[in-house]
Amino acid sequence: MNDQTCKPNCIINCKTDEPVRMKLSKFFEGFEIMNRRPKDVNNQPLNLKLKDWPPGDDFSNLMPDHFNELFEHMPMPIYVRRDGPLNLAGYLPESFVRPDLGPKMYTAYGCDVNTPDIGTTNLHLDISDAVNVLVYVSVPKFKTDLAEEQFNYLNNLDDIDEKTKERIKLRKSEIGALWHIYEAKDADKIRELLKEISNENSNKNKTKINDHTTSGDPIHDQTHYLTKQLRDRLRKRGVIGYSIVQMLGDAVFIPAGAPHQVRNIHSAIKLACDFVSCENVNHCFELTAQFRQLTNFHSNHEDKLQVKNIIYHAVKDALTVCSKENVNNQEIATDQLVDENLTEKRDALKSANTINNSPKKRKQNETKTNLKTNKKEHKKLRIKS
Ligand SMILES: O=C(O)CCC(=O)C(=O)O
Ligand SMILES: [Fe+2]
Repeated sequence: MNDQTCKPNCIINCKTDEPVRMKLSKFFEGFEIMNRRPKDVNNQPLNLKLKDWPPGDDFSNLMPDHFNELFEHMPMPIYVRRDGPLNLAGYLPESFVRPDLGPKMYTAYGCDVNTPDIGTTNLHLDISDAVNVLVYVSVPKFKTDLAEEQFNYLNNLDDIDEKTKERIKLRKSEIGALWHIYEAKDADKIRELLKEISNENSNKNKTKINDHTTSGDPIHDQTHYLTKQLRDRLRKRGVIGYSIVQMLGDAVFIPAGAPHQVRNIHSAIKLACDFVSCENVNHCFELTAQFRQLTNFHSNHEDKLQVKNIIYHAVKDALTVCSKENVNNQEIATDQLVDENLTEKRDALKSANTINNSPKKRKQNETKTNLKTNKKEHKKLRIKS
């Protein structure tokens, strides 16, 4: 990657959500070494992220070897691969403008333990399912032991389970990010609380002023990071999320429509791929309708996924397979019927031979058996037509 590959607005200050103009090489110096980070007005190192990379171009064209290697090691390939049989997005014919399913790279500095109310990516939801893999972690060089400080910060959170705490204790330098994921069905209750909060204190930190790129929906606008205090308030209302600590090599699955937020612990690079599962396609469908209501300038307004086309072509493909299968099954059934008929005929002939072996009776018996079996055959074959 060189400095030209970065668009002007691709480096973002996580605290203010504002773009920061700087060279990509400078961003990466600060990624590894704390005192190379640019400072804010209070002389504190900025918390930065690289947004939406690669911009525009397809990852598979830009880095084909990395792309192939990633997919070779991806869990649940039947869901997440572009050609996975359970990834409905793969059924869209090539004549369509295919949605960009990634991979997308999320590269960001770790958050300061002294600013627990700030995340790397605020609470939001995505229209499709996604898998996010942590491929690189770096504990930046600093005067204090950042690995120990970050471990203590996580160890003191009571919404992280004991098993996770045991796990992270053993690999402190490989901790990438803290995720909070909520179920799609709880999105409205979360919205309710966030609107209450905005009314209560007009949210000093990160609420964007209402302009044409915002919708007034606190989840779609990505204006909030749920602090420990807010997560507790949600829990009291019966909304319980999943706290996940993502370590080097871990893959996190995020269902379509599930509100989620991310706080990087150390500097980290994640790769995320989108997919459309049968299990969650209903959420993709409902969200497309919701997103259509957002203003024309909102980043989520456009129907990039084309979920209706995806459903149409996936169902069409399934019906073609089913009807072929049906024909095959009926052919098999007919073959079995022929076998059955032969046995039946043979048994009938045998008994005719033994009970009444005269040529006339034998002929009569054979004719009867033929009529019987032909009737049966006719019945089964009619289903086929
Ligand atoms: O890692 C991040 O900062 C955000 C990741 C995310 O939201 C996603 O993969 O859907
Ligand atoms: Fe996301």
